[in-house]
Amino acid sequence: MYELPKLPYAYDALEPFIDARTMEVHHSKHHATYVAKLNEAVENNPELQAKSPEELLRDLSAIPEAIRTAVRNHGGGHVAHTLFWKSMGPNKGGMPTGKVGELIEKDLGGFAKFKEDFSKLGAGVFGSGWAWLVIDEHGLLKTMMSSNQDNPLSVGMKPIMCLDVWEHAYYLKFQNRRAEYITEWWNVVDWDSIEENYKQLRNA
Ligand code: MN3
Repeated sequence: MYELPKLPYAYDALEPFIDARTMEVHHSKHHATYVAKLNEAVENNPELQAKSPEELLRDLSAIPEAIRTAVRNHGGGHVAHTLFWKSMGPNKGGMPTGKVGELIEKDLGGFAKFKEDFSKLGAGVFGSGWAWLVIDEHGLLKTMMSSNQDNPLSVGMKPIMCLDVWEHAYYLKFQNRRAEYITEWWNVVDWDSIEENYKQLRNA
């Protein structure tokens, strides 16, 4: 059974940038529902249950057609939110240091340009989706967007940071003002955690 991961901080820890009520509903309702529906999708398939949710997304063609869309959507939702919670933390924000900071300079034109590009990607998603920072097939950092719960893992990328731009991520506090939510979100980005993700995944 796949499980809802515990948040690594309290629901109100990201105030005033991300409000406690949004965090609570987002984690305990939205994310929990993705986990429940993923479990439902694979309930008669012990072979799939033995795989990590990331493994499921890395090869969607291996998923039986009858449940492929459910795994893509709910498995995608589970994996993306797990990374999203880890991409944020209290008393964070600022600029990346370490290897990720170096690579943002080298691969993405520097932090200011990266921040602008990533924010534009998130703001530009039509409907629901995500902005991502990934390690590409050549080992370079790259920004990308995805629709709905589609995950960069399914196209051979290794995501190390993501931003949820579904309305449920910001509507209670920001209503339709997605760009404002994104501006505030940079104050909670946890570069230490993203650095850890990079180190774990670069040779994986
Ligand atoms: Mn969400």
